Amino acid sequence: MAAYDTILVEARGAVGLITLNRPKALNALSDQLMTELGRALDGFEADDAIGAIVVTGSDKAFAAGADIKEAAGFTFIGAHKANFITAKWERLAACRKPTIAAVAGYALGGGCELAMMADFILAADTAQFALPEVTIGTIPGAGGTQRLTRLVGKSKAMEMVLSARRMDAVEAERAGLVSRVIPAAELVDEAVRVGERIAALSRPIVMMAKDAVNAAYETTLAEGVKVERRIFYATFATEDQKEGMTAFAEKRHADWKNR
Ligand code: DAK
Repeated sequence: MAAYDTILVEARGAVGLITLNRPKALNALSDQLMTELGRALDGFEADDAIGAIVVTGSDKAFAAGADIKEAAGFTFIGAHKANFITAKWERLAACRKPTIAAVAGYALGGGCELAMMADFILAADTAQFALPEVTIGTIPGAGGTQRLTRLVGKSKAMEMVLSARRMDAVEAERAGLVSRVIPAAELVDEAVRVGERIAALSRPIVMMAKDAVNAAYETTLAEGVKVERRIFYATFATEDQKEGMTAFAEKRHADWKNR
């Protein structure tokens, strides 16, 4: 496996586990870290042995944001010309395989934005979410104003973006930002267990299901329902649909072929 300085990468069975690892900077998302994260995601996406990907941080911080020290010197024209690393930042959102963010401690600014790019967030009871960019003279720039608003609604998103208020794990679950709250000591193991459950299913069917849910964020309800229907019909062109329904009728476990 490729060498990385700012992340740890391992396969746990069929789950790719990426741990953000800049402890001295609370996992601030430097350009190097985002580059390495992108490479690790590319690797897991290309690896047929991997069926789901978990991204996590440390007990203290999932990530305390983009690296402020690195970003301090950015200029408008420099950022505009280089498209301010945007493609690297969108890499997690662009994953075709299922992705889980396992968040403990701080998920601030870009850290919160990165977590929201995963398919879902499992939060430790220690997790704290915030978009505090206004406190350093800028606004969220990696999708935060859009994804948070879609996830928790305008009122809570506005309050968080305008006042930088932190949301704890309990509130985040209540608001729909995270799917579940888990005791911190069990977070990563539970995230990997969920990843394994997903990875044990038919890979193409799971990816189709993911595409269908994602359509809800991109289109109107009527259009989204049409997208879902087309994908639903498409499942009947797979061997795994035949196997899944036959296995149910024969009272046995399905033997997925990923075809
Ligand atoms: N960047 C760089 N270093 C950071 C950092 C960050 N975001 N957060 C913490 N650190 C560093 C601290 O500077 C300190 O380093 P040393 O001074 O020891 O060298 C070390 O981590 C430990 O931090 P503290 O001493 O501050 O630790 P505390 O426990 O006292 O406080 C804290 C923890 C998380 C409350 C505090 O560190 C903090 O407020 N951090 C900053 C949080 C923040 O404002 N985050 C938002 C940053 S803006 C985009 C992509 C991304 C973004 C925008 C656009 N595009 C693709 C277009 C994102 C922007 C942001 O995230």
